[in-house]
Amino acid sequence: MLELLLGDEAVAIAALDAGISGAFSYPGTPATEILECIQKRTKSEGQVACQWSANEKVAYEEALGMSYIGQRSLVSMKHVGLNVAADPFINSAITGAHGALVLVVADDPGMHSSQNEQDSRYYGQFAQIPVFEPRNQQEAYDMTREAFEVSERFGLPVMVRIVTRLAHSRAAVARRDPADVSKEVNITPDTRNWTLLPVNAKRRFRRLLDLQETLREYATNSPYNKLKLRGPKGIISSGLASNYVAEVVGTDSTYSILEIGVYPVPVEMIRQLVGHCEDILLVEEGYPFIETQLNGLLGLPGKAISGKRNGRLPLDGELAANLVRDALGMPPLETPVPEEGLPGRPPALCQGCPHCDTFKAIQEAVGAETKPLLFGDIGCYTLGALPPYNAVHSCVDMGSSISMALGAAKGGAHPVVCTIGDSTFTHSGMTPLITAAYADANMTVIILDNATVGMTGGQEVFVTGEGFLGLLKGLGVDEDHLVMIEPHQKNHEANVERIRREINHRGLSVVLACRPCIYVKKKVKEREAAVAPAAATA
Ligand SMILES: Cc1ncc(C[n+]2csc(CCOP(=O)(O)OP(=O)(O)O)c2C)c(N)n1
Ligand code: SF4
Repeated sequence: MLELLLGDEAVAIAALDAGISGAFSYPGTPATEILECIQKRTKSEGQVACQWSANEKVAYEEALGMSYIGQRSLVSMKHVGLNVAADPFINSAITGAHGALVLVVADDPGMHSSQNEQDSRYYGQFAQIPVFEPRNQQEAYDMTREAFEVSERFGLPVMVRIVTRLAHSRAAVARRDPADVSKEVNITPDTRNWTLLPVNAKRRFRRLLDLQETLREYATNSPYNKLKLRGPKGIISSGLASNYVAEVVGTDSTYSILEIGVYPVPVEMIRQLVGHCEDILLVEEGYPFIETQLNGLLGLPGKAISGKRNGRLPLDGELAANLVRDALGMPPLETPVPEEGLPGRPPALCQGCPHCDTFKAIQEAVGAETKPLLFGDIGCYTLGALPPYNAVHSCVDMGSSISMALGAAKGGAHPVVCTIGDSTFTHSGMTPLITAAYADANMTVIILDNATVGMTGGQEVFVTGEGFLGLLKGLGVDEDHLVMIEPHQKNHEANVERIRREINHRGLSVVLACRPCIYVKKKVKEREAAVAPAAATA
């Protein structure tokens, strides 16, 4: 039976069909729908552990722990999440996997909703593990199923790399019969492999190095790497980018084509294509990953290699069929152009959002005459950088507001204020706050507790309200400079006064701005209203 699925859903359902015992993630576009799909389907498709984790590192380590007890696990995240999870990820290639461990990373070329467009294939190569790169929703399903098998066959974690346009578009997908796998606890046979003391780690790293030839052979023989030797012009494409090539080239037999879907790069196939063609174009979504390996430092004598490195395709942004046409010297096809004169609509905080009241109060508390340092973080509240608030002067990575404020405070800057959302705080704001409390740094941390992860669609948070105060005290915040406010127009004057007092305090102060996100409140009400009639008849 065919199902119309998002790329994210195809991955999620493949993992369920592969017999996972758990799925682990922290929200992040474009990967969020993977865990959401598993949460929705878990009752009908068999129980699996599928609560959100505090951050991507925690998610990865939970998945690794499940693998340790011999069960299959999925961990998913957006590309920058893998920076956070990089430590366990790289080390898990050394421990290896016991039960299959599959990592799905969703890259965001074009930065639709991210602060960069890094290419996760480099992480796969860095860890020296197999990487799958599906080009459509069916392959997202098939490759994820295969990734579980490969993980157990080689005793390694395996990565599936998808991109926004695949994650967030739908196509018909055929499912296969679910795998018949045991969900019993089956402890790893040799715990020394998982205890990375140098004596063990050296042995395990040697094993990883020795496996590389076998992995290259596997990739070369995989049906997901396809070589068609025809005319004299060569094209190497990978993942989603292979669709643009197929669309542009069609059945034109002038071109010999190598489509790559599994890494390590299939060297033997590349050698055949390069032997057959003198002119080769590389078409990849993301960085010039294959192109850089093929070109090396000095290029290939006698061969014209082109792609992103020589400007035939752009180094940034997403690919498109017309870009590939241009790279092949074909005229562009007409595409519909948006009507001129449409007004621009920059993103904005929802009307009535509690963050608006917090930013207004901060603005007034710091006053027009001082030049405050306002460190911001990632979430809906980053929009406080825009007029009329102009109250966010930095946004780098999750948790950086507190650490950067701490650096500035240690350098003698004043006043130093930072804003951080509740989910961002439990993701990676707690450790810098412990450091700031220990140093009694001269800065004010304003935590925006709206009781949800607003930016990614309203997932639950671990702590809110009074419980948050307890957590902050436990992290070492002085009770005399820990205040809770309700960011609301009716409290504006009082809030300005309290924030001003804490900014003027010479030492660390923390303000918990506590009021639920109105959008999520509305969603909950709608859900309750939809459930009510059925509940009445039950
Ligand atoms: C490492 C990393 N993981 C995930 C994301 C995606 N993301 C952006 S903001 C955010 C959380 C925002 O929630 P919160 O801090 O509660 O603020 P709100 O949006 O509710 O105002 C997430 C998960 C990211 N940008 N970086
Ligand atoms: S979703 Fe919630 S937190 Fe985000 S801008 Fe809207 S009201 Fe504010």
